[in-house]
Amino acid sequence: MSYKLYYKPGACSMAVHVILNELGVPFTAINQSDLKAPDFMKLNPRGQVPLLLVDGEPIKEGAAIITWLLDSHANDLLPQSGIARAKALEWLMWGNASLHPACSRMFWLSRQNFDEKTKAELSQLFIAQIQALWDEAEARLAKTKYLAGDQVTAADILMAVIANWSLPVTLGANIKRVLKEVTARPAYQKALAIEQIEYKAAA
Ligand SMILES: N[C@@H](CCC(=O)N[C@@H](CS)C(=O)NCC(=O)O)C(=O)O
Repeated sequence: MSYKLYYKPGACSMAVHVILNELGVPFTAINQSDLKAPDFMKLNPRGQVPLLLVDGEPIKEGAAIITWLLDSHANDLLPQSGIARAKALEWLMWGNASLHPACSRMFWLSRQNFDEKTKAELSQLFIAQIQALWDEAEARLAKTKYLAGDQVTAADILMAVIANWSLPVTLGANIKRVLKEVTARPAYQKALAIEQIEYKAAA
């Protein structure tokens, strides 16, 4: 199979980038910082990354791409069955379907022309929602080694990517412990180097 990943440096697409590195499969990585470029919009009319071309067929939605890749190649990053798989998917979706959209509301707000008071009120509300999600992860990681349990999974990788988005939230000591470990993996380091991203969230 041939893989072509379209990414924007440091965006959620970095999780797919890390997973492809982890799997050791050949792929081409395209820096698609101009998400509204006509050629890219033809592949994804929503103008978003990640987008993975699999033998030329565009596949969208990061969590779907990650799950499918991990189901297609040998790895230890997604248990194949049972409760272990349910927990890994639960926390992958915590990142993809809860934390990511909560962060996106802040990015959306920064593009609006609301008056300062409205912006400040909405910002306070949105940050509180994001912080509550991080607090969930911290409570979980106070009890387990990784988000899904004893084993590092794709959920920890996606969490590490989102943690580096420089939003004004507090990340707990247990989250930082996992961030340090996950980002030290050669696959993560390689993606940071290619995308030219500095990792600050684990400090
Ligand atoms: N649910 C989608 C969300 C994709 C998404 O929001 N990607 C962001 C980067 S993290 C993006 O492309 N933003 C640009 C935009 O929406 O204009 C997924 O998981 O693939």
